[in-house]
Amino acid sequence: MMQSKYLDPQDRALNPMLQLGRKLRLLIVDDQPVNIQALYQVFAADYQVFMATSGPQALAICRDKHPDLVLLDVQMPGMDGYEVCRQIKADAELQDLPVVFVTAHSEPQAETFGLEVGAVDFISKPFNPAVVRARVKTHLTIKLQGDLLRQMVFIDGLTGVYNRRFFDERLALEFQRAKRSGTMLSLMVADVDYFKRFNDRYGHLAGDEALRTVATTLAKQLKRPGDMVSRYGGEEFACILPDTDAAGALSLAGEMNAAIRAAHIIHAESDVCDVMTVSLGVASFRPDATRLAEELIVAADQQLYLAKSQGRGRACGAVI
Ligand code: GH3
Ligand code: MG
Repeated sequence: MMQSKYLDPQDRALNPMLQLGRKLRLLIVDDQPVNIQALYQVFAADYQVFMATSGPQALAICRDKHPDLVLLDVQMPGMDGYEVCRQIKADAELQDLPVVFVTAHSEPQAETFGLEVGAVDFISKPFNPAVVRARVKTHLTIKLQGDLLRQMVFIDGLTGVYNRRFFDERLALEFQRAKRSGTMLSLMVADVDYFKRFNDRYGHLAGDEALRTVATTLAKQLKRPGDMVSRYGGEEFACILPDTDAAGALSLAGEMNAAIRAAHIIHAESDVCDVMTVSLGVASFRPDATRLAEELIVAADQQLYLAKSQGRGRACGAVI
């Protein structure tokens, strides 16, 4: 089991996916406001409810508000519910979002079709509030269990931040996203200075505890929801910073450097100073068809080694 004591579910910076303490979010989609109103009455007390009156609006809210479940009308002018569901299921970031159709159609073909395009359930109008409430609860339970499993696969057991596997997936995703939007993508790597000596002096358990402090300290410096920190290797951490130029990334690296020093983990064997420090390497580029995400990793590593060779406890950066 995941070591929950290392995770703070309220801390979005530490782990934006873990928000277990919050109210669950429902999106109700229907072109008739009176129908939305009826469902709203059923759920308003227990959930945070979003509403949309068209397919495109529903998709925009899904991307923006990250609902946990969608109650979707089938018949709507323009984009119908089947198409909305299809687009949700075709979107890598939305595909785990459960869709429940709520419709006046009760023919088996309509229901089968709804399930075939990826819905988890099909509720006929007029609905019974208690039944709708119970079914939604069941689907949310399953959804949250899935979320938890997915998170565990992507979280480093020692430090509670994302692991290498998640980093690899996220970097590929952010690379594609930056390519589409034409924005800068920055990568920062942070490596603990003289960590081997720390272990030798204070013991491996103290080393583990120090790594946890370093991880949470780095995570707390992140400012934007898209930023993420992961444990890249033993005592090395990597931060993906979307839509961030070299100046912004280097300034954040400076703040991380200062924050780690301020955490004041005594390290009497360090040649930098008497507390634990990190060296940071930053690389930034504008992805295009000719570039590879790996180039960013290589460049950030080179900058890290530059920071090490210049005396450690500092950040170096480059635009490539
Ligand atoms: P430098 O300043 O050049 O980075 O030197 P360093 O000693 O930090 O780097 P080196 O690569 O020589 O040693 C890294 C050490 O980190 C060795 C390894 O035992 C330790 N380490 C890696 N993972 C863990 C871990 O999970 N827990 C603990 N306690 N130590 C770890
Ligand atoms: Mg090191």
